[in-house]
Amino acid sequence: MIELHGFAQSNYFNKVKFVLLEYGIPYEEVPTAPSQAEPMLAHSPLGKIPFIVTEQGSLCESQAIVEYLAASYPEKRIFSADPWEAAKERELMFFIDVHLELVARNLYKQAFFGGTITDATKGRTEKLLVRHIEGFKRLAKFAPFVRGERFSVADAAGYASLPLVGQSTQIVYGRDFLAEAGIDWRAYLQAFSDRAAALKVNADRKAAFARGAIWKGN
Ligand SMILES: N[C@@H](CCC(=O)N[C@@H](CS)C(=O)NCC(=O)O)C(=O)O
Repeated sequence: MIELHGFAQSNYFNKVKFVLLEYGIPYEEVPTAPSQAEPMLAHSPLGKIPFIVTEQGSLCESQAIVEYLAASYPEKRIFSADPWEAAKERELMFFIDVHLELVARNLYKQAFFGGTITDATKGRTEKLLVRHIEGFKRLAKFAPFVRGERFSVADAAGYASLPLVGQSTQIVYGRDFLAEAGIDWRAYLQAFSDRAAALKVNADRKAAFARGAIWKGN
């Protein structure tokens, strides 16, 4: 069975977990914190989570994992069958992960981990994030899901990461950049209120925070 390594506070762990649950793929969770120690680096070369362990070996990077799952379980239709639609889902996932979350990640040290970021980082991040959110708005539909009326795999990324973009900007700048741009991510989350996979991801995330973090950022 696929082992999913990581922890429930992590958005990228939750993106993969959401996909596994949503599409009914059996897996086992193995609580694992990021680490620069050798055993971990053999699984995930940058010491990051999530990674999966399969009979063939280890695989990291959440999008590579989702792609592996989609190719291994074609009957689950993780991406849309239509090539154009599937490509648009991948485009949205790339925007959410790389152009939004990865930029907002520069804020997490101050927003979530009790540290301080420099004014230069704040300024650079604001400039990039505002531009990237404007671009994302041209793509995302929020009707109510990111690609339209129908849930798609892109929503696994949206559900896991958009709240962090809103929350971190609110904490660091006193302005939620997503809300400011007209993206009501809290209303978006409501679209998942009857989705078992989302409910489980969120319940496990909350329980993990209540237990205390196994990783305190870097
Ligand atoms: N691009 C990676 C990002 C994974 C990532 O940043 N994971 C964080 C936890 S949410 C981590 O392991 N951070 C530890 C580190 O950067 O050393 C993915 O999509 O899986």
